[in-house]
Amino acid sequence: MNDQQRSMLLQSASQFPPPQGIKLSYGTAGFRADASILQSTVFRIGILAALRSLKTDGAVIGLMITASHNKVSDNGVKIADPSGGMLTQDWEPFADSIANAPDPESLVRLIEEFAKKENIPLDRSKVASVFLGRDTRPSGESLVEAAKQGIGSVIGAVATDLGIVTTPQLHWMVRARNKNIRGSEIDYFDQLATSFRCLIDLIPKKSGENDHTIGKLIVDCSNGVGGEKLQLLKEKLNWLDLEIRNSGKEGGILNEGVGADYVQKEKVSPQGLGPSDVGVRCASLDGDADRIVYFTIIPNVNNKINLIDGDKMLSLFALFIKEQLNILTDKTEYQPRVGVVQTGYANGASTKYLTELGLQVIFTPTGVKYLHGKAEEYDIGIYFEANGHGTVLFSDKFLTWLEDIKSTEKSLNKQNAAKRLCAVSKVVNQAVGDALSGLLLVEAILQHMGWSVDKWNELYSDLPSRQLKVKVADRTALVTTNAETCAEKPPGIQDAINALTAKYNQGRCFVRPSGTEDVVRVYAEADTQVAADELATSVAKVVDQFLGFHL
Ligand code: 16G
Ligand code: ZN
Repeated sequence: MNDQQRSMLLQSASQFPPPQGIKLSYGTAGFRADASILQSTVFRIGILAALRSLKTDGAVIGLMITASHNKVSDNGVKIADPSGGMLTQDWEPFADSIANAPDPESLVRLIEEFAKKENIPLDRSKVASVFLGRDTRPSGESLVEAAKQGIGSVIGAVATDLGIVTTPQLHWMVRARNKNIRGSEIDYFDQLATSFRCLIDLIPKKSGENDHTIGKLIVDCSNGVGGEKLQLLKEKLNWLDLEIRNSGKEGGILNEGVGADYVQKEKVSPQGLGPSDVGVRCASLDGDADRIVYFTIIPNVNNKINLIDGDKMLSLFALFIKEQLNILTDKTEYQPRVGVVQTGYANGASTKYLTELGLQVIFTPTGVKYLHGKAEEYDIGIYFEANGHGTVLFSDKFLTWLEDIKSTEKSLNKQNAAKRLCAVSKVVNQAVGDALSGLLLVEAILQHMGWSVDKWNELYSDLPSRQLKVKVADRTALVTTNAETCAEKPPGIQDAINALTAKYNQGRCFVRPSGTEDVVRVYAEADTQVAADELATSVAKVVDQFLGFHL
């Protein structure tokens, strides 16, 4: 870095003093905190984004301002790598160290050291490029300005402000731009709408049937960015019977009593939906539209719902893809590798269902970056967290094979199966889980199967489960292994958990330190709700004994 660069950086950094007495961590999904303390963090992550672009030969990097399903007064920042995926994990420690640098001098020193170690050209030989997006939080606008200042303080860096977008849209646009594919928001909607239409057109039709055989869908948009974007998508799909609620335009508050996180955790219907919607297929997006769950409202029981979570979406997608593959791979030499990726939170009944379908199920720790990384190892990698975040990834090799079948295969049946899988690869976001594309794929498959939402829900019955959280003195004292399902430290804790779990029929239980809150989470499953509750409560006590404040 030359003197001019250094003084420019020192000067701009002095405008963004870090909050006192707070240690921030990049965590599972970027930095999140009360929006009022994030200016300096976002400024610094703007610098990181520009450096990341320089490091990757000037590829476009994404910077998203969102706190997803958190309350409206929070905000956050996360980075998309050139592939459209999450920031590479080796840069997370640098993100942590610059976010916590106490003053401009130490910030500049850290940047210089890192640039040297990573061979990042700071000599104008490359132009850095960063796409900026934000959700609908009121604090987003000024945080985007802070990011621009950070990006602008790296010489030769260019920021492109995409305005309000969903998190997956930003990831999609970054990926498209770096692959030299048309990547505007209009292109995004066009791709989703066209490939959805293609899936519908490929449904074998019995005479007299139309597209609306499975009835209306109501979508709760969490009063967030999904409302506006789903409306735009809907206009391209005027033959999909879809009603938008909680779009954010009716005065409701972001994520308050609404949205995928609320619905999945509380297992009740969101505000704005009620008894008059009994019998209708419903879905909820989260605040930045990267998660989706489905549900139906149970009549006459206080807003209770039948939840159709990420595991069931995964199962539906896996079933459909497997059926199409069965048509295609009969007697072929090339057998694509299919991998299904779940976390410990996946309901045991879903894992059993998927295994019985003949699929290989792999477990990773919680957090999209782990699931995504694993799914990329397969020709078709399908991953979902129970909370509704997931997608389906297709390898280039597999897509080329499909194209070949489309152009050379004589059997119409096989051609159509290849066309369907191609369309799936386009409707589903290849960069990251996307509520809008997830919704379209569910709707297309239900129509294809001619299934009602209840029929889908009956693929298997969830085992009763319970999640609890325990406040502990130091959550890092809990060290887990085997995709977080086994506690290695403190010694003895896993034996105690095993002894309790063994008492219950179909009992399964694990504990893990949260990546987003200062707590230990407990997950328990058993054959009855009472048993799952009991197991979770007794294991929470064990966690308190081993890790609680009384030590
Ligand atoms: C973050 C993760 C989500 C995970 C959750 C777990 C991303 C984009 N988001 O929200 O996948 O389920 O953290 O939170 O990776 P926890 O560690 O507090 O349980
Ligand atoms: Zn989200």
